[in-house]
Amino acid sequence: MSHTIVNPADGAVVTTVTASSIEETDAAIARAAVAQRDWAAVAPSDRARRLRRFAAAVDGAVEELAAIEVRNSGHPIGQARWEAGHVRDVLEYYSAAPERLFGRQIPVAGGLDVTFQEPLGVVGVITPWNFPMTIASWGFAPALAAGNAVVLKPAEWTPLTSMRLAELALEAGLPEGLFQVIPGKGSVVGERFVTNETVRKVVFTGSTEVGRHIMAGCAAQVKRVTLELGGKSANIVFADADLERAAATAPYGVFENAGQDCCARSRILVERSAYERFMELLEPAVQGVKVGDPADETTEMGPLVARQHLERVRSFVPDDADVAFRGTAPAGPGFWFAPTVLTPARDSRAAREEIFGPVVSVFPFDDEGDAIGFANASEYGLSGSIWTRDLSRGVRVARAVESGNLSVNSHSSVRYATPFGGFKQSGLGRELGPDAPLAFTETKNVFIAV
Ligand code: TAP
Repeated sequence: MSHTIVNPADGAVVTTVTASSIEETDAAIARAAVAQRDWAAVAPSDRARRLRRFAAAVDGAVEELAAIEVRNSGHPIGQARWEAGHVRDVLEYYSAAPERLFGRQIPVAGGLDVTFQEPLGVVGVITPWNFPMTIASWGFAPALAAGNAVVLKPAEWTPLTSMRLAELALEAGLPEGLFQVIPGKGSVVGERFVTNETVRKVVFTGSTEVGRHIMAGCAAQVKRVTLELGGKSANIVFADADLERAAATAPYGVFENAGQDCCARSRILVERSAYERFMELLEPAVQGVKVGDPADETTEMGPLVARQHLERVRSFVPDDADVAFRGTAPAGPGFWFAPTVLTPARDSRAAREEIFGPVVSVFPFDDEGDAIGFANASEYGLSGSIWTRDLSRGVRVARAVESGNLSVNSHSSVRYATPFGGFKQSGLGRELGPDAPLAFTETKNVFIAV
């Protein structure tokens, strides 16, 4: 069976990709298990060197990978280039890990006690379509560094950059079978990662609904699992903030990647005394977002990934929706949706559910307690921003918001050197940061009588 890949900017067919069967998935997992045994025996310095070579190969292919992502996912070229560079950076960062997977020597009576961080074996990584290559690298780079093999299933709509990364790994000298990309259906390939006992851990990024299903499946084998799921993050703007900056950056906190971002600040909470002024400033900022051809260097926002997804986003903005104002989007072929600002009720569907599109809801709030209460009135807890000139309040509110990644006077969520992940229904476990390789190891304790 094959799957047609469509360019989201014009609806044209890019290519077709053959979907793998259960038998092919099992065969890939078996190959990975063989490769992993050899890889774990490679000297740490040599593993580090090979990962650095992989990083260098990605560096040499940044333009190529970015061009593929523009066609496959509709990402603006500048953003796609950043994503490819990020994959290189993640690989470089974790290439240091093989030589730093320290154990401990623990004082005990009667002998010497030491711990070792042993690789798990084969790790299955399942990725979504919104940031295909970056999210893939958060799984495969630390897993490989810790001595594991990786089988990766990309989302059906966006497999092309991951498939190219697997080729680059081979070209860079990683052993055959160690990092394999297996395109196919979630219900076939992804599901098999859960049921095949040779896979010792599943790293899943995607919807909360599928994440729950995967966790239940992994429970049957006590299989390790990391989940990065949905979000409905709050951007809290206090009246003492630099309102000009808060308003000018708010569109980029939610409309980046056309809002198809689990960290999208899709609820803007503004202190009531500053609400009117903030909205006056936000309108030109939203209308100024340059939406159009993703291959154009000046484009800031591209199309949505697929027609099916466009229809879902549209369902959040019915004809009687409380639209405050809108930006612009091209007409014609492609899956376009203009940046849209709503002022809905706090209990409306748009205010509660993850839209995963360029739609943001703005709400006034009365005081700090009200802002924290409403920010936390969500099943999700992934990201969030706080805008204030009072840094004590910034830290106080950041500590009170039930979310994994907060920023004060900024919308940044992701840095390869800092941990990333969600509270509540936004996930389980953390990716990135210095500890990520540990999540791909078991701690073994050895006592030697002396
Ligand atoms: P999903 O529909 O959950 O799909 C994610 C991946 O899981 C895809 O590769 C999908 O394959 C696969 N899958 C589907 N059913 C499966 C099953 N039964 N067993 C195993 N794998 C299965 O999510 P999506 O629509 O691609 O992505 C959007 C969601 O991802 C949003 O909720 C978003 O917030 C979340 N997300 C979270 C983060 C972080 S880091 N927290 C980052 C990005 C996205 P197919 O392509 O074949 O369906």
